[in-house]
Amino acid sequence: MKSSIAMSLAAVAAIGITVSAEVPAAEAKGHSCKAIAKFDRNGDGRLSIFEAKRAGRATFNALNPDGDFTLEYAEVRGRIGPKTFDRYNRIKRKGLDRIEWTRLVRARFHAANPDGDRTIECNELYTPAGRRLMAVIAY
Ligand SMILES: [Ca+2]
Ligand SMILES: [Ca+2]
Ligand SMILES: [Ca+2]
Repeated sequence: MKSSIAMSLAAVAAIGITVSAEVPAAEAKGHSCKAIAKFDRNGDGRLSIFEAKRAGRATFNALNPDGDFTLEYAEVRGRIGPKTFDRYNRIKRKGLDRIEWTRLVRARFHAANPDGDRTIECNELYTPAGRRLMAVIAY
């Protein structure tokens, strides 16, 4: 009984931590789904492609305060490397537009979902591919 109370207190404490693109090591160990909860519109504890794309759009807007239609390389602030930026940036005169950014989110979603179901589960988020997905959807 005592241990179950302690466990739920720990869970409550874990919920208080702010989500960032970097997943804290302690959280990864416990596989808390707090990081997913932030984007989990339907509350099933999993991240669907729709939820990921929505989060990706919000991140795009947050990274693009000048309100133009593209993210320049400086605006992505190290979330993606120069090669990735270049690969998804089809029209080279400008930065990444919303469609290109969403294409990147989708590719990273699938890369982070090796079991091939329709959703990212907690354990999939705490992998290198899951962290790369977080880098483009978490803000
Ligand atoms: Ca969900
Ligand atoms: Ca911009
Ligand atoms: Ca999955």
